[in-house]
Amino acid sequence: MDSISKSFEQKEEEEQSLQKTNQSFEEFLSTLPRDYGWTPLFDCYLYQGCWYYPFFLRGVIAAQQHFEAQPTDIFICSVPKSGTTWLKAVAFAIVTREKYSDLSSHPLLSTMPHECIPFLEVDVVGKEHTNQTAEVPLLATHIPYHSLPKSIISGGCKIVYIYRDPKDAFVSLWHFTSKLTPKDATHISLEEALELFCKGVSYYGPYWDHVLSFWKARKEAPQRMLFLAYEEMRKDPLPCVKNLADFMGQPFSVEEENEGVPQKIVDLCSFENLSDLDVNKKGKHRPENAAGIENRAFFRKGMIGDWQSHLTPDMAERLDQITREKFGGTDLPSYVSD
Ligand code: PAP
Repeated sequence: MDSISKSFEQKEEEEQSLQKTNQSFEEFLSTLPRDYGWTPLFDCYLYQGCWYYPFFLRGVIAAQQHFEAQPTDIFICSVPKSGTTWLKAVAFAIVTREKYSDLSSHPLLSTMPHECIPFLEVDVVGKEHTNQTAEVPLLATHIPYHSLPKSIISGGCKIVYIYRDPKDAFVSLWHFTSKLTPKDATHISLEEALELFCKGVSYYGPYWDHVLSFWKARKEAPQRMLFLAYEEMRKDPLPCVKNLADFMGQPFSVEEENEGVPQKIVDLCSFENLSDLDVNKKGKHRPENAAGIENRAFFRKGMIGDWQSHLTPDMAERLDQITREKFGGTDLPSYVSD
């Protein structure tokens, strides 16, 4: 058999295996613990200690079965609502800065950041099962560390992880799911959502376990993993952007520093700039499928501490208490209210 027909047969086999996964998926779902997904549209299912919507879980399993990481792949990892959209924009702007040195026609001015970097469990599996755009060696995922496809770990891929005060992530998620709730249905109350969040039932939750899964892995391979705190990046983005460029193996040269390139990337990717662009005010992300949503849902307030406008002191203390228990003994910020 020549190599072309062999690779064709291999592809057919992979397709059939994916179809089998699809056929048995509904059956498989019915065996998993299930809970309310904060919107009447989807329930959440517990798989390997993490809660997923079915749409994403199908992709997670396919990624675990088929994804082949390249050693040069760099993964943007996060628990939802921790600053993913922002980090994607910054990472994309850093690695493509030579190609798009003319900022007036930069792709981020007309493309939502989520569409600049493939999302592993949605965009990559089911096609070639590898990252095809070597020019931009970036991929993103919300999968917790312990469930990542094996080739990401064995391939020694670099990982950038962003996390955020769980109180702000919770409030952000509550607003986001309201956008997914059909107009004729009632959105879950903040109190009900808090109950679910505290018992770990949230999109890719439990929030704390997700952060800890990466934090523990970083202790074993610190050179492969960069941790960024949303709050630090919001307060002082320039050092974070430079640190990220160094970590990705693309440090800014002296000439670039002198020309202010790092600051230009900060400005391009700022909440104020991105949220004011037409594409992010009027466009729609994944209009073709169940997870389709308006781009503006990814740009709400971009603030540190917006939880104070939503949570009572008792609600905040409940979240802080879990944070103290879970993050105690780590060097993660405590995020507790004073
Ligand atoms: P995702 O996991 O669904 O992709 P993610 O981007 O992680 O969401 O989180 C969205 C939050 O990041 C929103 O926070 P908020 O609800 O508290 O406002 C969003 O506003 C914020 N965000 C988006 N882009 C930026 C940015 N460029 N700078 C700072 N914050 C941002």
